[in-house]
Formats: sequence, C-alpha cells, structure tokens
Amino acid sequence: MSEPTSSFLRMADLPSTHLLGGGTPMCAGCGGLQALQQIYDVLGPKTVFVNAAGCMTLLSVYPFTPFRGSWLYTAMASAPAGAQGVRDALDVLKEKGRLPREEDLDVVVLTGDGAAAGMGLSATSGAIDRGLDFLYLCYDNEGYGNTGQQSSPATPHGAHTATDVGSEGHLGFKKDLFALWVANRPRYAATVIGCEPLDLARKIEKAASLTGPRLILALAPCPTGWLYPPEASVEVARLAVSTGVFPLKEYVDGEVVHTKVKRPRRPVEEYLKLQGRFDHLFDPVRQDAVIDAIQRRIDTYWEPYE
Ligand SMILES: Cc1ncc(C[n+]2csc(CCOP(=O)(O)OP(=O)(O)O)c2C)c(N)n1
Ligand code: SF4
Ligand SMILES: [Mg+2]
Repeated sequence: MSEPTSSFLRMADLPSTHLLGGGTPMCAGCGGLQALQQIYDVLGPKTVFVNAAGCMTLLSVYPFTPFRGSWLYTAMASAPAGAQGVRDALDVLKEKGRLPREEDLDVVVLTGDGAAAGMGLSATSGAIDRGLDFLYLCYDNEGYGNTGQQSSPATPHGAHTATDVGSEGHLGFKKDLFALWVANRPRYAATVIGCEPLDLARKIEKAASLTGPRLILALAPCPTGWLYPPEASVEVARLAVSTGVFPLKEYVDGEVVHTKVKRPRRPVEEYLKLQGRFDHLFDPVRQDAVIDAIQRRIDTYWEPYE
C-alpha cells in the first residue's frame, strides 16, 4: 500500500479486496468527496464521524473507512442524537480518567442535505438547544443521491430530478439550511466549497477552534445527479460562487459576514446551462419565466449587500 500524501487515506490506497466491487464506490468528480477530503486534511485523525445514511456511507466498508479515526453509522434522522451519545461517552471516559484529555476526539456529524434539511432537522435542533459540542458537516448535493437522485428539501427551483420530471422541473425552492441554523443561534456556521480551498481551510480551522454546535455547509457539485461530465465539477463549483447561487459566508458572534463576493455576478444562465438537470429550461423551448425567477431570487438575496 502506498503512503497517502495527506492524512486522508484514499480508497485507491486500499487493496482492491477491501472495496465493494474492487474499486471506489464513489462517483468520479464528486464535489462532496472533494470538500470532505479537504476538510479532513484540516481536522485531522482525532475525529469520530457520525454518518447519516447517504452517499458518504459508501466510504465505510466494514471494518474499514478511509479515515484514521472512528465511524458510526446512523439512520437518516438520527446523526445528531448519535453524536450526543458519542460526546457523552467520551466525556464520561475523561471524567473517569480512562481517556487522557489530550486523546479526546472531535465529534463530527457527516450528513447529506436530505437528512440535514428534512428528517434530521428535529434531532439537529435538539442538539443545538442542548449546546452539544459537535461539528455538523452537511455536503449538499441538492437531492437524495444515494437512492437515485430524488428531490430533497434542498433541490433548487427548476431542476429535473428522478421525482420532478415535469416540463418546469422542481416547483419548490431550496430550503435555506444556513438560515435555519443561524435562527438557532449556534456557536458557528459557515458555507464552504471545494473550489475555494483557502476559504474552506480558514473556516474549518475556525470551527475546530471553537466548542458547541457548529455548522459547515458544503455545496457538493454532483456529476451523477446534476448531469454534467465529472471533469466539469470545478467549473460548475466556480460558477455556483461567481453567479451568486452559493454565497460563501460565516456566522460568528451573532453576525453573518460574506467571505467572498464576486462582482459583477455572472448571469445564472451560465451555471444552469452546464448541467443536464436544467436542459429542459433551454431546449426545445427556452423557459424565460423559470430562468428569470431563478435569477430574481439570486438578485434579491444580494440586494442588501450591493
Ligand atoms: C427513514 C429513511 N428513509 C429512507 C432511507 C433511504 N435512504 C438512504 S440514503 C437516502 C438519501 C439521503 O439523501 P441525502 O441526505 O441528501 O444524502 P445523499 O444520498 O444525497 O448523499 C435515502 C432516502 C433511509 N435510510 N431512512
Ligand atoms: S451521487 Fe453525487 S454526491 Fe453521491 S457519490 Fe455520486 S457524485 Fe457524489
Ligand atoms: Mg443529498
């Protein structure tokens, strides 16, 4: 086995007999995996991942994970409850002198948007209310990736998914998970994306230096669900930022601050056109009403900051 170049043990470094089907079970170009790898490079191995069922669950093939710390798998709705149990167990061990304080571990929930913005909300809200000391990492691929790209509460307006196949695509609007967290007054909340590694690293360092409930929300461009070639993942991610679709920001000490503001913003059309899930907005007939509605929401979001 070759020595990994970072603290993240890559699937490719494991003997193929350790992997499902003899190869990596993740899709090429997965933006969620890119962000997770960068985040783990900063967090380091003293972590326990508490994973809600989703795409990233495929990283763990019993008894292996690509992480040097530990991994606990939970039902979609229960990751924050699992995190509470792990945090409590670590604290009890420390209290009894069975775990030296310097060997304490950080508890990190790893969840998709479907769990985070849907059925996991109640457990998350309870954990924030209790002031649980945990990092909550949501990779947002804007759908139920693991089960075949059905819509989730984070699916954007107009997108085609396995469950939104009508001519206008998804009729709902993406739920704002960052705002939901901020309304709960956590210790810290931030959005990150793999194509902005310095911004990401600074925010993870900041989050790791704090205690209490902390959100990291990573936009996770998903070639398989968003329907673009894997090699376009970074371009799609960059356009998510430069069109203003995905604001990079953080909440700390009661204030929200944007950490990267691209001016002038690119028209959202450039972002939409790269992705097959929006093809029906341009072909066979251009759907100006839907495209304009998407652009208007972005402009309205940014208006107070111009
Ligand atoms: C209560 C419950 N309903 C449905 C499922 C099946 N299921 C497993 S993963 C998944 C999709 C989760 O979506 P998301 O949280 O966005 O993660 P992703 O798959 O996109 O990584 C579903 C529906 C489940 N595990 N538990
Ligand atoms: S479906 Fe999307 S989020 Fe899931 S592993 Fe594939 S690229 Fe990543
Ligand atoms: Mg998802």
